[in-house]
Amino acid sequence: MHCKLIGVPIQEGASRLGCEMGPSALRVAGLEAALSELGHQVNELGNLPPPALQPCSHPNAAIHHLPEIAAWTRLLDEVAYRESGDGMPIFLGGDHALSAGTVAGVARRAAETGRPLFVLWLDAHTDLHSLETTESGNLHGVPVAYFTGQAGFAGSFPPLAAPVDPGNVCMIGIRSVDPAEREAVARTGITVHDMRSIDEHGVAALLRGFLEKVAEADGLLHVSLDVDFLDPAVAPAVGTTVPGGASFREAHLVMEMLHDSGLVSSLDLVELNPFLDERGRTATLLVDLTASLMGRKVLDRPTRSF
Ligand code: B3U
Ligand code: MN
Ligand code: MN
Repeated sequence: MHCKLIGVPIQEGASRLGCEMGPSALRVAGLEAALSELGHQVNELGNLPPPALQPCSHPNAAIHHLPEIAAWTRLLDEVAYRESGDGMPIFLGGDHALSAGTVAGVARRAAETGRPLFVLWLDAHTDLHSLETTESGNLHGVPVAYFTGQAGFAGSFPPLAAPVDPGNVCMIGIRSVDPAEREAVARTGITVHDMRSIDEHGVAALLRGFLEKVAEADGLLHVSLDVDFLDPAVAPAVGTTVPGGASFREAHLVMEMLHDSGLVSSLDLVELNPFLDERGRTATLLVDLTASLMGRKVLDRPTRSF
């Protein structure tokens, strides 16, 4: 596989500063070497420069940094479109607002190839607010509403060429949902597996069901991994810790199954805040999880065995 590492030092979408250092921490933790050791060709594309801002505003006075996030979305849509299709772009965040642009861009590319895009959202949160409903005003809480084509982004965010069908989005790990997001889940029909589902059925059964759907549709799969998908006990370096997250073993199992499926075509690693880390352990875990996703295994197994 040809992996392209793309640093996205964006932190204006989160409530706490520090995600800007995420790409550096992932590099220091050895991401490139981990992928090369697995036999992948790795292109290190460096960090994207912060984009030029265009003035924009919104009646919701709670919103923070709208011009910055709109500009990053515009840039990332272009970069994700350009770098997808012939290799696997890996976006090193940066806060989760970056996925508005990365998913928009890979969706535009997928639409051209005629294959449907699916999105696996690994997160404690649904990030399904619109610009109207966000109360915190932190725009890392809105990317899913944007890339699935929900109303209210026109005039601030760039127009969306290829909205992702909400029926193609699956969320796993969810345990913090605001009332407006609960309503949006019901309205859009996005599949949401909360922690209770994981406890009742096991993460493997939930993921297998989704992967079968992607495989049947001959789809492309974008994976968006928010650090807070993980339990804060194993991954403390995130601004919005929520107790009761995925364990070390559940997270590796998800990544191993994703590898064996052969379906993943792009990846976001987001919300890593190195300022909050403990001796780099969260950055190291993210590198190890990425290695599992890209083929590191304890013992050899046949692929396509999800
Ligand atoms: N839903 C809340 C909390 C939140 C969303 N994403 C993160 N936190 N990381 C909000 O602010 O929109
Ligand atoms: Mn998130
Ligand atoms: Mn989250």
